[in-house]
Amino acid sequence: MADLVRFGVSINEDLLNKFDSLIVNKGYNNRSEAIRDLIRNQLVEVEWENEKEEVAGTVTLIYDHHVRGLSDLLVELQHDFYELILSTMHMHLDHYNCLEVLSVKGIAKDVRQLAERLISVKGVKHGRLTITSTGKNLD
Ligand code: NI
Repeated sequence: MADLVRFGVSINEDLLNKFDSLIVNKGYNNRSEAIRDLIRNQLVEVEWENEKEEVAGTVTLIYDHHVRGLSDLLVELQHDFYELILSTMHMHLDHYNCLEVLSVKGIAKDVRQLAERLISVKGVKHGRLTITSTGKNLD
């Protein structure tokens, strides 16, 4: 881990007050960790914009397994992209609805394509790609 550096920031008082109440509500104990997290979020966004960067994330899907052929199609797609999928977790939410979470890792462009293919399948009620980092480039 690199050395810690302190730096000063000039900021409008109203804006700082808003920031302080925001981070208290989010559970931060001090500004430093909140600011570090803001910076990390921006760095992760940039990793995902760089299509050649290796990234990690999760794909969350909600679907009704009674829809004819849907479960088979989702499994088939996941086999097509098996190299990107680290694990899957399937939960039966009720009699009809399933919640599936896939943990994914790979080149940003490929991971995004996998997520879009799964989320756009007819019968998937809701889907979301959560983008995060492999952690290699973050301190
Ligand atoms: Ni299920």
